[in-house]
Amino acid sequence: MHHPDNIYAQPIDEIGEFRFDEQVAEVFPDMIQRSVPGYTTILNVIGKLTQRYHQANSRLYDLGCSLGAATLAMRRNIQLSGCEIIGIDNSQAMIERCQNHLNAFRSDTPVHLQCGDIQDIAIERASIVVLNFTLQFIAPTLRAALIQRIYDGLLPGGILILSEKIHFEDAPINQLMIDLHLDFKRSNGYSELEISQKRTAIENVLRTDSEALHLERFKNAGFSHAQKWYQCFNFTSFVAIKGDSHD
Ligand code: GEK
Repeated sequence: MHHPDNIYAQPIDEIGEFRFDEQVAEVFPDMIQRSVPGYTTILNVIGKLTQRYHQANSRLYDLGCSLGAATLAMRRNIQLSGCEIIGIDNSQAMIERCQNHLNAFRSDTPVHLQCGDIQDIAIERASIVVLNFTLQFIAPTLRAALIQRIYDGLLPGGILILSEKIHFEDAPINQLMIDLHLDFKRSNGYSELEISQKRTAIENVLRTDSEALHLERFKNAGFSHAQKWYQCFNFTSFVAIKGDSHD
């Protein structure tokens, strides 16, 4: 059962900073589905990329796992032995619900959930690392270091899947993409009040980068190959591949 997201439906006197608390965790599936164009497509492709890139006896990381949607997409597509999934989120409310959600499905692949900051955890022997709309919540000055730690923790041939809201250097294009996204939210039933209150709450919490900056960061970290494989308006997903000895 999905609870409808009506968090910003009534006027709020003082809009606080957006937080991934109990209230947000409760309505999260509805919120992300109605706010992120292509969310379902991206999860499906995370599954397909898992089929192709998971390696036996490796780890798969879901960084900022929320309720475990990407963890489930990966888990359903693991065919090789000795794999384990590590899901991390620093919201206790998310991790608790995530555990319940995962328990509802049977699988032989162990999943270890951890409540903590993705910047503090060790990344080791990884075949796949997923950052599905999480890097955008990390302080911009700390992003390069995180991407570097991910690269260092990947096995040769391993991949990083990074999905992000982005901005564009060209101002009219940037505005057009923002407006098309707002139309998407309107067609999904959000009112003008909900849209503007949510924007106030999230604008200092979610800070976007440009596509060029993401690609440069991958390159600087050492990734041999990187490509944006999905875009709808200002929502994108990238795949970056750590080369093997032939690259
Ligand atoms: C999905 N990946 O459904 N450390 C750990 N977790 C964090 C941190 C941090 N420093 N900062 C934010 N988070 C999911 C969706 S939501 C995207 C990811 C969104 C967590 C935060 O608690 C939240 O659960 C998640 O990152 C971002 O595929 O709401 O736009």
